[in-house]
Amino acid sequence: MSSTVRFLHHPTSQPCRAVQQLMLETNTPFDEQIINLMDGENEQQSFKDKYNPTGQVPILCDDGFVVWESSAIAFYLNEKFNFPENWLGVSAQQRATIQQYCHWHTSFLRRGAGAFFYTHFAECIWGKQDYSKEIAKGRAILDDSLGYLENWLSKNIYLCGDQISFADLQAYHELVSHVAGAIVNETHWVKHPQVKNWFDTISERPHSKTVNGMIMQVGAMRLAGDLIPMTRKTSLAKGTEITLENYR
Ligand SMILES: N[C@@H](CCC(=O)N[C@@H](CS)C(=O)NCC(=O)O)C(=O)O
Repeated sequence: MSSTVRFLHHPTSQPCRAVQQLMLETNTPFDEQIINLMDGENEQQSFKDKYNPTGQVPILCDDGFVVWESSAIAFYLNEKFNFPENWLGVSAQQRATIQQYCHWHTSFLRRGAGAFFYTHFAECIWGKQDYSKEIAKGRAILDDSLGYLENWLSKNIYLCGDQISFADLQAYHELVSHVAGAIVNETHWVKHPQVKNWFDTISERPHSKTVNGMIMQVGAMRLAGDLIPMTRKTSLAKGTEITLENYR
């Protein structure tokens, strides 16, 4: 196995940014390949056959081995590069607690991404339509998820204890998109002060600024009313739709 891994990603993607920041924080040697999600490069059958049948990023390649799903990638990298213990835990209990968060994340906070996607990206793909049901669904899941985060962060400084872990990066990058697109605003922060403190603390890490650059720019463009050029015709946030019309 080579010592440098290859990372297929797109900087607007929340799970991609979580893995990218993990690699930067741990000085993992990696080459990157940006996948053009905006034009649907990931939807080509050859891409799916080669890398991931779902077509989604992030994806990690290590010689002939390919793994996808952000938390599976994180756990693989930890095994390979033996990260400092805070990132993915060392004891059975630490690992279980971080995995517990990662599983929760996929079915709760991650689903709230629909609020961002349908507010800002849907119009760039399918034009102006009524996306209010999808946005409301995403916002409801997001609000509910923020309540869980607030509760956990009132017990510990970070989501899985007193040190930052990959769980924090996953949650953080979901919220970064919501902040970039003004989905999360002052009202949310007032209601969830522990989440706000934690968010600000992670934002101060030097790698956060690097990894967030493009999504902050994209958010600012959308808030100014500019469209992001896209030729793809399918959803970028599968699993957040109300009907299956635009799914495939
Ligand atoms: N559960 C997956 C989610 C990955 C995901 O949602 N990727 C999106 C970008 S944020 C994607 O590739 N969308 C393109 C598509 O589905 O065609 C993970 O954590 O890796």
